[in-house]
Amino acid sequence: MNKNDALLKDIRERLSDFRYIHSLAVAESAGYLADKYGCDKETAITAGLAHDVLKELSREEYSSFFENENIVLTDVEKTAPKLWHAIAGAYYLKKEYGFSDEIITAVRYHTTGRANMGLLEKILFIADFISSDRNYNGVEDMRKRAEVSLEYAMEEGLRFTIEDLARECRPIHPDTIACYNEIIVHLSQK
Ligand code: DGI
Ligand code: FE
Ligand code: FE
Repeated sequence: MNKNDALLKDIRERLSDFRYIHSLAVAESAGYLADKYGCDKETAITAGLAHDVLKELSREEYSSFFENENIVLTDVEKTAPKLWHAIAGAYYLKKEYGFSDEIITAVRYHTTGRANMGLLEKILFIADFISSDRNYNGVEDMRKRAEVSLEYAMEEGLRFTIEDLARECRPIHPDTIACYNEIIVHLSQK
């Protein structure tokens, strides 16, 4: 079995129908953005398929995963269960599949973003927002922005996430803030 076949079987077994379909849709969007912005398409598709592989672990499973792998979370990360799947997923994919650091990093930061993101990281970050299964208010604007530039779409995605989190009194990861600041500075210099 090649790596993508094994990965497909893995996500099919680990994820609900809803999230499996989401993963296929993100892979498709990542492939599209890769063509558009000059990234390797196969790599982007693999990252899309893999990005939420551990999204459906239980709290107990995450706890034992982090303990077994000696992963120490920051206080913000401990307080934000939504961030756990990206951290655990990146470790899991390195260990089980030996994917390239490029793919592992893209998965690791697909939820928070971070400063100095590479092309594949940005593509996965945006593919997750614009995939065909998404239907939140504003998704059409995000899709239009993704046609203009990855950074222009990221500005909107990050603002959306930060506003949402602040409204609900949830912590905002420092990587998310760093990513937002960098994108705003970058766009203001254009
Ligand atoms: O896994 P998906 O649902 O496809 O998407 P995702 O990995 O981007 O996760 C989105 C969720 O993660 C969303 O509910 C907001 C949350 N999130 C994103 N950035 C941060 C965050 N939560 C906290 N507490 N802090 C963040 O910086
Ligand atoms: Fe995710
Ligand atoms: Fe996702």
